[in-house]
Amino acid sequence: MNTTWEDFYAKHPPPQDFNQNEILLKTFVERQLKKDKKVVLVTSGGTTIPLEHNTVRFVDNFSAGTRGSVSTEYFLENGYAVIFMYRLNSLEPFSRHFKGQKLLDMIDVSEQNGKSTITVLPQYKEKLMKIFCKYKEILNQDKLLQVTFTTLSEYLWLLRAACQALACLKNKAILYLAAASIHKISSSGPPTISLQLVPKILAPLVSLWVPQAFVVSFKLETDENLLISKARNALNKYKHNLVIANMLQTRKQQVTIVSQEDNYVISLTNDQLNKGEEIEQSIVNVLIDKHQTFIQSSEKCN
Ligand code: PAZ
Repeated sequence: MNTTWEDFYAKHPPPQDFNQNEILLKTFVERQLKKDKKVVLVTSGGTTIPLEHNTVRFVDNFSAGTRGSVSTEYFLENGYAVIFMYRLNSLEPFSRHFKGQKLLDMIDVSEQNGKSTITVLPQYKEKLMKIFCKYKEILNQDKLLQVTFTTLSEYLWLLRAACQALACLKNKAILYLAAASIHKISSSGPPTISLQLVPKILAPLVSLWVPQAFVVSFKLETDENLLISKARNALNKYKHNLVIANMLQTRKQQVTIVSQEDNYVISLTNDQLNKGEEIEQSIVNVLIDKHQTFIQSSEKCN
């Protein structure tokens, strides 16, 4: 059964911390507007759907938040301010480099004259220093706002609030919708779980909430034969700017950027992957070029 977006907001109350987040979003965007900054909203990680009111069980999805957190660092590197809207406990920019025990393995404690000193092991100093300095600089420049969600409902409430805050930036805003929402579950045999389809939120987002922004959605598929046609259908239906199409298994190595004009494949060789290169760097470079062209052409029209 389809739910309209209006029904969705009418039936699901806003999350508890919604008002605070709304203020954070609004004031962050106002500060960027004063500085004439371009701002990108990056959504990242997966959403959950509770199966009962007092939630013990829920349906989740696989997304680790790699795409969103890595892309955020590259957008920041290119001068954009970022609203990073992410699933609680999924990967975050900068700290993603120290996932699990990595940070603990980099430090050592020594004792001298009854005094303990904590130090970074020499082989990790350069890496840690580089990431730490970038992080501090971003914080000092007030270029990053992080807000969290867990459930699909929280995500949709925050997404609308972020769009409403961003609308004043007009064509200077990018929406980079990499978060994975559960679309449907069809199951045969017990236990049967039946979920309503996620409301088609791209429709009001593009036509009502941020009509002048540069909107990029993602399409995830497991069937290669359907990937591009589904991405193109989404583009034709919602009339936004780009769809980035990726396959579940190869998403870190290849994506196709689908626009009204063409399909553009970005890929990394195995060698590049093994060296630690990240496909998000190329994705972000292409988007920044396309956003610049978009700004210029929308300014010509005005
Ligand atoms: O978070 P991650 O790096 O593990 O995965 C990224 C992704 C596959 C969730 C993203 O690239 C994507 O396709 N997001 C949209 C998924 C969807 O169709 O809902």
